[in-house]
Amino acid sequence: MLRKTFKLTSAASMIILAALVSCGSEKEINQTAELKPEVDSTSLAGTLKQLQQDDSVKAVLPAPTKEALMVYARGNTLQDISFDKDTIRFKAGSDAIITLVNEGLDMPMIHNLVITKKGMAKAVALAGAKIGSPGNYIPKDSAVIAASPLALPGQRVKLEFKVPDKKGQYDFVCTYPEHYQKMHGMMLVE
Ligand SMILES: [Cu+2]
Repeated sequence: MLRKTFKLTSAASMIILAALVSCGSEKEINQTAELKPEVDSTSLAGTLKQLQQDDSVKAVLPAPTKEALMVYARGNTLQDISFDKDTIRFKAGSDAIITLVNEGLDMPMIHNLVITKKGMAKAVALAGAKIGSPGNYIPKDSAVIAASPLALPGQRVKLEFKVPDKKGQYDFVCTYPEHYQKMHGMMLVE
């Protein structure tokens, strides 16, 4: 009886010992892996750059700083409406956000802000007026670079867009019918 107990104890000790040894070796392996990460930092930087350029993963990466600008749409009659800025400036290729604040009080003080190729503001505005409200007064035209939603009186809307890589002059305009004459300006890409 005594001998059997001893045998059991001995067997239990062996199991405990084996467990300890295996724990110890696992820990060593983990430590080795931590101490010697087999990652090439050069290729890691390359991979990160690739990921940043990949639209599908951009959403999960920290957003790069954006160039933000406020534009106010002023006035409450067709005669005195205007944007508060004649010229807006952005860095070529940057990500930009324009907040359009409609300070108008009554209909039809409905505005938008559409960025077009240079010299195309009037043509885009006239085409937009024909499109009408179902298309938000924005024509499907290659001259349109970016377009905000419509801002009703008192509303503010955001236009997020990628500034063209090509430096130079562009136009911006409100394409709500009859507004382009008073509501237009220049976007300088520098
Ligand atoms: Cu307008």
